[in-house]
Amino acid sequence: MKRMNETFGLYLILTDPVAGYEACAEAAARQGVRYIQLRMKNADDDAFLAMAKRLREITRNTASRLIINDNPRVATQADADGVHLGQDDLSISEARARWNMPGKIFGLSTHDLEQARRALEQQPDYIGIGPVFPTPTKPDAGPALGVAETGRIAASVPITSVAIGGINADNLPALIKAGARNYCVIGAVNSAPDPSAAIAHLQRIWKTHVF
Ligand code: TZP
Ligand code: MG
Repeated sequence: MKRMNETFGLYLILTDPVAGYEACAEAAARQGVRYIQLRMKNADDDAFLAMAKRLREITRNTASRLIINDNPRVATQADADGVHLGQDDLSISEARARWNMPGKIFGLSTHDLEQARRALEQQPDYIGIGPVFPTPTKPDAGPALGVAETGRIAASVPITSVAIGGINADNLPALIKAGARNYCVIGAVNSAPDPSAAIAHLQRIWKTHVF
């Protein structure tokens, strides 16, 4: 598959959204958010799969791609569009072997320039880069890279990348000006009582700063 370097702005991860998973996914799909990842760290597999299937119904025949965090089995059984893996999870090649379907998307988290370069050997469809800022959502995410280093890493890889970690409407302009094209959030949308407004606000800011 040809590896792309896409520009779409928001990549939304859903983890315990105060407005509910379905309302958030509906809002994101309605606004054409390119990626919606389901990340249910504390749920058992049955609850994870049931929600993945619900989000599959919501995103089917929309522009939104449904990505499942960490779990190729849930991704396969829900007929998701892809799976996202961390450095300590299954390798991309192992995940591709377990889910051998053309067109599926495999993403990989990276935490510095060296890791991002090495990630390319695994041929992910996109990489995450972060944490950009310290974040209460993932206190063990490692040292914050800052916007300049994040932008430098994004510019140095030829594939789609998404910056992640502590990103909100206030710091998004600096991140985009530093060269990041896409950004990922949890808290900025999941903690919002009106996720639709939060998504629209972020993407409006992104559009005015992206080149
Ligand atoms: N990986 C690196 S930072 C992070 C993950 C999953 C959490 C991002 O959440 P938030 O609330 O947008 O900082
Ligand atoms: Mg993981």
